[in-house]
Amino acid sequence: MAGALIVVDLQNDFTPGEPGGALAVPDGHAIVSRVNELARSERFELVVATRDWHPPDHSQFDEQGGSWPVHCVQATEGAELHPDLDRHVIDVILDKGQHSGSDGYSAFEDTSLAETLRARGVNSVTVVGLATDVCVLNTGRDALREGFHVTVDREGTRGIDLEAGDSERALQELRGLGATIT
Ligand code: VGL
Ligand code: ZN
Repeated sequence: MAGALIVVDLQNDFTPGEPGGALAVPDGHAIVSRVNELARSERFELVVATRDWHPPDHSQFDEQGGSWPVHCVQATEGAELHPDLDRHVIDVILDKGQHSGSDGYSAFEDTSLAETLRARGVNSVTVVGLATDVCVLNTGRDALREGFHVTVDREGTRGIDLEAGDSERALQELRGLGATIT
């Protein structure tokens, strides 16, 4: 069984720090060492890092009537991968959320990820990254729908928790759909 690691949106705008990200996930930077450990482990056929990669007027932004502050605008510092993420072990960088009018929360939405994985013979994916209750959840759902075995590594993910418990509910939903939560 060939596996891929999908590192979701481990970007400056989603991590606290100096300067703080525009949509910093509490404790988001704390996952970097776990993500690097998994990515370096040689357990995975393929390591994919996704980037939320929005045009400046994306419909997700509150100034356009969406739900979030401006974040991860294409080719800005905030949209870069976190500096401590080990680039040497990333095989593919995949940009998502590029089209205004669709959220692009999932790494499978309007991207070639499913084809890329199948072309490498991948049938199982481990999902880590940010945020548990938004893009990890949506990526996990779509991976299951596409027929992949899905594992979510708790230590490698953190959530926004706009409502207390959102991240835990996201993990339980994925478990109910057939994912393994480790
Ligand atoms: C995300 C909110 C808006 C995420 C992306 O990566 O979880 N959350 N855009
Ligand atoms: Zn976004």
